[in-house]
Amino acid sequence: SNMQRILITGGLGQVGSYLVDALHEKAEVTVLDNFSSTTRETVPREISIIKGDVRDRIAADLVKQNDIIIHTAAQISVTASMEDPLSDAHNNVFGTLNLLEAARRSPTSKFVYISSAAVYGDPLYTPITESHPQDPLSPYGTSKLSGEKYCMMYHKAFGLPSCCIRPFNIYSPRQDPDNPYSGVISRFIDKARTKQSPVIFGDGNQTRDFISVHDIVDMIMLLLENEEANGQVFNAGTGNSTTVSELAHMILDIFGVDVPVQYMPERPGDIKYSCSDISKAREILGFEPKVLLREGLMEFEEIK
Ligand code: UD2
Repeated sequence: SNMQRILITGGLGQVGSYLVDALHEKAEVTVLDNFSSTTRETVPREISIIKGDVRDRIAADLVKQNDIIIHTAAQISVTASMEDPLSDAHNNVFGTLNLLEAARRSPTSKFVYISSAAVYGDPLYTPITESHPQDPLSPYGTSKLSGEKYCMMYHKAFGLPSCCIRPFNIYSPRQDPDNPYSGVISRFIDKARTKQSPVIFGDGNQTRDFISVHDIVDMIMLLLENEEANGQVFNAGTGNSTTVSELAHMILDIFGVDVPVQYMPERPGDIKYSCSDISKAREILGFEPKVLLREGLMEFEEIK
């Protein structure tokens, strides 16, 4: 067929699975995944799903057979990266480089890389612009930054049409609350469903820029059709921040649960304030986040 062929690495993960939903009717989608994710739903059956590792030969072969590569597969845990930096780097650095090397030798029309706001480390100012210093505090932030730098270097040196996004705190109902690496939203919702108190680490005044996975998918769709985006990095956030305490109360309110909030000591290594500046994505991509936090949280009520 003359449909575009799109390879989504990590297509069973949180971002990848929503991308499959958005793209499978418009393009010929192939998923490469190592089946390590614990997301809650699977992709439609007509998709070709290949079990494999981004570092292996199969990954390079798949890159060559597709037009567009969306690389979402990664070691995603900050904690795991602290315990085993080598394994984190093998996945995030060498895996990315393996795909880039294959793309360099094939007519790839777009290579999208999912980086992370973790590349900024402890923010010196908010809202955080893309030019904010990048001093990661974890092997994970370092490996993500490294993957990004390779993508940008392949654009400069080899003309590869690559672009990167730096997501802030992504949430969706497919994030499994039982996974110890799941975000605060999944955890608070899990508590609310069982009428237990959400546990706040610290005073609850810390802020985060929570972005719905649907807005992340929207931004990636915009990247696919924008050539000016090549060789560029974009913050993927909403530009708004919410305190963890506000979040806890919003969730209790949505679920109609009347329990007190519980406080525990601050989590070591936590950053205090985080909020993205998304002017660049607005200007170049015409990106506008559409999902308000409260609306995005209502979506969790639907899948029990
Ligand atoms: C996010 C990313 C992480 C990395 C990091 C870089 C997620 C899930 N994690 O970590 O991968 O990119 O940013 O800075 O997006 N909290 C509570 N109670 C709980 C759980 C968390 O109070 O039960 C607090 C936690 O102490 C923190 C805030 O909520 O202050 C957000 O925690 P998180 O684990 O959702 O995400 P974060 O920003 O630490």
